[in-house]
Amino acid sequence: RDFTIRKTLIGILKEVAENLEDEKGVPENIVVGSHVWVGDPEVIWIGGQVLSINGEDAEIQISDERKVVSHLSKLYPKDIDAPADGVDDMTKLAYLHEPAVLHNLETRYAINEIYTYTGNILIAINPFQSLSHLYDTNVMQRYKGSMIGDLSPHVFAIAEGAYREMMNEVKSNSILVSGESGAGKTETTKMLMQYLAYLGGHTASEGRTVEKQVLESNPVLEAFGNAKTVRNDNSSRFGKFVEIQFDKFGRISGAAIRTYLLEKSRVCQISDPERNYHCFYLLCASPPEEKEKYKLGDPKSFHYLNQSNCYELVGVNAAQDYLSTKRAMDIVGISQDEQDAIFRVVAAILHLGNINFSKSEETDFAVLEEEESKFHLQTTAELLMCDAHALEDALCKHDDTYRAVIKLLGSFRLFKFCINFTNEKLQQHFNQHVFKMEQEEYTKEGIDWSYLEFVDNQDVLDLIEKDAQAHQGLNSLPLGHKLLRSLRIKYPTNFVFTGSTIVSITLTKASQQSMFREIEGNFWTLCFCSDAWQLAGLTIGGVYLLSCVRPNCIIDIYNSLFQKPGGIIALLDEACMFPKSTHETFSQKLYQTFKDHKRFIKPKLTRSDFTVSHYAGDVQYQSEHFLDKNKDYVVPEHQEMLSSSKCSFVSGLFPPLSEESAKSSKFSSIGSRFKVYKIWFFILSVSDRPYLNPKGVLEAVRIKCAGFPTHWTFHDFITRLWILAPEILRGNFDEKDSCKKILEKIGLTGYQIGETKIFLRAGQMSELDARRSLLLSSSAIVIQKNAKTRC
Ligand code: AOV
Repeated sequence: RDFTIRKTLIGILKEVAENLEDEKGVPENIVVGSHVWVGDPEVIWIGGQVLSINGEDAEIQISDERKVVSHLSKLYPKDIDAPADGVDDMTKLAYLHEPAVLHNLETRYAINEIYTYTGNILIAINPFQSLSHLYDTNVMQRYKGSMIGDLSPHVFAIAEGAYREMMNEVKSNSILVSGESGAGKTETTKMLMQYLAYLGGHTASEGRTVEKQVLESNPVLEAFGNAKTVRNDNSSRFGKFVEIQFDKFGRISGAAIRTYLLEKSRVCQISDPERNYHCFYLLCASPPEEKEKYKLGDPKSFHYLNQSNCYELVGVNAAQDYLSTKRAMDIVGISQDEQDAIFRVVAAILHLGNINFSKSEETDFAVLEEEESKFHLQTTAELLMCDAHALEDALCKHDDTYRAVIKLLGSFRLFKFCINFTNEKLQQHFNQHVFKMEQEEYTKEGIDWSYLEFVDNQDVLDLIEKDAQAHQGLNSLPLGHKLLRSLRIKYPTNFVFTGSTIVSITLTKASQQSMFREIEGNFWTLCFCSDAWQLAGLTIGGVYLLSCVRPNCIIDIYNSLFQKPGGIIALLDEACMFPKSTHETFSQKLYQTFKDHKRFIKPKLTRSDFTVSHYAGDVQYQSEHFLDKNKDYVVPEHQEMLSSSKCSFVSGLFPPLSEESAKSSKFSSIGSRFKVYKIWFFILSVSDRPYLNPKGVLEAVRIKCAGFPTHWTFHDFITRLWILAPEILRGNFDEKDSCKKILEKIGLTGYQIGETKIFLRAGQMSELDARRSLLLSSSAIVIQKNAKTRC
């Protein structure tokens, strides 16, 4: 119906270029009578019609009563023939620009269509209401065996596509789920896991099957790693990497869930109306005998919980959740003893938070403030099974740094800067993946692809991480610090961002092992630093992207994330090593170093702030907060004291940093710590909101549509579409010619034929499919008729 009016290749490219690349230019295609989108303070974009043009200004009729005047360059053409209920694939839009994309998403959302494709990327909008009919077994059944695009856009279609591709190509596959906080990543991941468990599940579901364990790991992780934030009552404060292994029959044979990047600061600091991690409230609501054992009571009596007035969550029963968390821990395979040890540490943290110190008159050290503090100290020591005097000593000597103990339980530094950095990283990865790889493929296939350049943000990345230099000063630090320092300098460990998830599905144990062997070195590092997996931080306003990437890409991301640190980060680390550094000296150094960098700006009227021109816009940073946050590290006394705990679980969390381990290679010592974080992922993670980046969606759409988003091998193309030109079956054509025949018969233009594949423009596949469906349904009717006549 609408292919006749759809723009040709040139048309689309021109519009993309005009509307996205050259936003400041004056569009030539807007004349009196044109239907346009114009910016609106209330609804962001509003449609209207151009009444008159005066120089570079246009008068636009918005409604009967309302007219506005706008500069021509701020207008976008509006497609009045667009289907009333939107299009299910953004690549079918006649115009590709922000208002069109947003309008399409909005139109679909209004009719509860929360999923929309952009090629093989799924964009989902959080419905904020239960749409259980979308995810039941019947729906799973329908998607089973379908191809992306066969049925309406759905998260199951993505999982199905990834799974089928893995089976067909005998290669591991991954799905990346990304988006801003509260966008629905966690929920989506659960659905992906549910669907993969459905596909690869075993029929006899007695006992603890792998798929059950996989699914039950979610409540466990959420109890320890999720908390209420302003944006999301159940916000994951960590990132996770879910790996599901399949055997050659496509059945689930194993699984691993790795977590990283826990927001540590939340444990000791929360603000109204947020909450601490769910586990603290659950434990305070445990049955009386357990509360007694852990010496817990009303959450209001604990400093780490009563900094906020929010204790309860709407629709959540903490007592019930405690029991179901324990049940889930059983299923996952955490023994009763381990569970007890975990909850003892959770309780110990609460008690630790109630110990107050004051400065001693005689010495420089702090002393315990009152009786109550003594009680909490005693309890903490009992729960952690360590010596109360040693604990008191360690805490008093490092006045206030006792908080570091808690921080140690989680991960390392808090560094708000870094969410943006990670987003840059992901944007780069995303661009690279979607665009550069396409380019490579075109080149390989001999396809002509002279079109848009994409925005490359390598320069921002360089500004932040480039130029690692040999750092001096390591020798003067105690051994433990030295090790930590050198690792931190080597790897940019100081990132903070919100949770995000990668679901990886792996075909065989062997291929999984080889994948991890390749990335092992980095993998340890990222567990240690617990930051790298936040690579899924591409944020886009209110929505998120879901796309299939291959393990290779993941390895690339790893590599790019762990290339030498440098730039701002290296300078920061350097500054932190010199006790005399202040944020002013640090800033001066930055100004000096980056004075000619086009992504670095020294704002006027400030002596220590600096601005980075990120992909999504300029962000001003206050260097004041950088130094302190970069400095907190584990005090060796605390480390030693806790590593002597009689509880093997607790001591296991704090392996002694002996000469030996410092001497051994960094990966082995990090490897031993990996165990620590594997358990402790629960507690801590990330803070702060990522920056919004509505451009992310547009960029994805643009990149996808600018080229030839659909690639089909000749063989697959014929298998799917021979029905459009059945005569090819009778003739003596090779595959390439058969494809040509099909395309010529349908009369498509703008596609290209490569060495082994057909390259189609955005939307062309759906055209072909529509023709095919028409033919199939009419031939189905004929067959039915025949069958009837025969009866
Ligand atoms: P996030 O993972 O992206 O945020 P969640 O997956 O926790 O976001 O989603 C936030 C809330 O939105 C959930 O608790 C649900 O109430 C609702 N929601 C999301 N997706 C759906 C859906 N498909 N159907 C129904 N409700 C949904 V964060 O973890 O904060 O980055 O760190």
